[in-house]
Amino acid sequence: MKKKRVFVAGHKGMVGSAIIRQLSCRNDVELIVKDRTELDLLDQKAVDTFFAVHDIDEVYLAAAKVGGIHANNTFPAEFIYENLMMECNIIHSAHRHGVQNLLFLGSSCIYPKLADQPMTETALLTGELESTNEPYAIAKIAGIKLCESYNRQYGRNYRSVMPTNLYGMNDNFHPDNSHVIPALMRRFHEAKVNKDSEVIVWGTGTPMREFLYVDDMAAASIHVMELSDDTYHSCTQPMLSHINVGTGVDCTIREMAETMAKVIGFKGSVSFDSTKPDGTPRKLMDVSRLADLGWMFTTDLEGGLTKTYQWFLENQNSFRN
Ligand code: GFB
Repeated sequence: MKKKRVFVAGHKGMVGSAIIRQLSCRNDVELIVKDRTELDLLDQKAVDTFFAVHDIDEVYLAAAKVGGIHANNTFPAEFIYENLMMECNIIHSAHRHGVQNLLFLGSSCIYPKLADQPMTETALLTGELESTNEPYAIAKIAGIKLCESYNRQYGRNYRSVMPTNLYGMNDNFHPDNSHVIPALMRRFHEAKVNKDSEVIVWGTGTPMREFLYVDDMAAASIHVMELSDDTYHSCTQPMLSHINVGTGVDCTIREMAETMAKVIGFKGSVSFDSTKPDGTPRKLMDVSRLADLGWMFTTDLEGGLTKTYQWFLENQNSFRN
């Protein structure tokens, strides 16, 4: 049997590495990966040459410049520029060299800041975006529209999945630039080790977030990529081709911090620094379209935090900052 040649862009990142873990068990897949020193995804010519010489059947576009609320707010230029460039380079060159199947990974921040909850796929472009991550969101919306445009004009099969807030092994645990789960995991762990009596959590603790464990995201991505055309199109429309991925369950940042303290074994108090931004008040995904397509998450928050903390303990000495 001829194996399909699958390129995972961003294979060292949290989601890309999870996709690799799952696809590497398959005997019908030949994985193709390139690290940053071998292929700069911001370099249009290099990306085009890569697609010209490799006979790729499928692309998972999991490469992205990502970060939490502070990083998005501090480095808006890099967030919009790098994401737009990677998407344009990969999607256009994939098309130029005949790649028929591609899955683009976006983000729930594509939806308006005050979208009705839970947010359906149809909420896209119906209102103003959250200001702390607008440049990143615009780049991700452009990615969806690139896929839709190549499908409409050239009959490509470029699909998009919009994950809710993700976490898990291989996340970025930087104290300031990371997302809330890795940031708090590190802070609670260090407080436990140092026997501190208090941990400070940014914002008011009242925003609500939905969290999905990265192995579930990888499984959902592969599921959507491998749906037959008929099944996929039964739940999407030509001009609305993205699919939400999440649990459909959310909690406040305060509740998540309490679960984190329990998983880590931190016995002190938790306080809130309301001088730090809260971001979007709530962004709960409507995941009924994905459920209709036959997929549901399996890892709940406490279980996912426990697995992630185990990985953190085994790998914290290799963190660069
Ligand atoms: O994870 P986070 O940065 O992502 O923040 P967003 C979520 C919530 O946790 C916000 C609060 O209300 C933060 O104020 N929070 C509390 C903290 N303590 C901390 C902390 O120590 N670090 C961080 N980072 N947050 C991101 C977007 O927004 O969501 C990205 O900026 C992306 O573009 C991502 O879409 C999924 O959910 O606010």
